[in-house]
Amino acid sequence: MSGKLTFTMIKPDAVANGHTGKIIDHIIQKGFKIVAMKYTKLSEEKAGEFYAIHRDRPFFKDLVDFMTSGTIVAAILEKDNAVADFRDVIGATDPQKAAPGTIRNLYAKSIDANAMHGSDSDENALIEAGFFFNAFERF
Ligand code: 3AN
Repeated sequence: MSGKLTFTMIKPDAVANGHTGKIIDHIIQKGFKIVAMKYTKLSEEKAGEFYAIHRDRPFFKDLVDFMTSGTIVAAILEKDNAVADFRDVIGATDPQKAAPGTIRNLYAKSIDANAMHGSDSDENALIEAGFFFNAFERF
């Protein structure tokens, strides 16, 4: 059965470009409840850990540099079928391929600076949420 929680980050490009408010409104309008949210900044170590699965990919260093380049907004979202529904709301990794009306279609400029992160599984949603929030902060 699919879970009710997913984890997201509004990435440095979208925060720096002033899209935070519109993106939060978009998420709420799509039926997600914000369970926890904070402005924060990733350290190089934390970003490397977060994206450890991509450690051997050619874009890893650029990804870590980009994700540590500015403020992000980290959040836990709640909705039935949260992980899959939220990935539909974000759109494809490459904004050129993201469907019209998706967050990446509206606010992202490139595959590396692509505005938003969304967990890819229920298991990862809980692991990723744990990077930023403890149980007390969540509820
Ligand atoms: P998604 O964020 O859509 O789940 P992942 O998990 O495959 O995509 O990739 C994580 C992040 O790594 C992406 N959001 C993007 O910033 C970066 N990334 C993925 N693929 C590429 C690529 N081919 N070139 C540059 N950056 C990439």
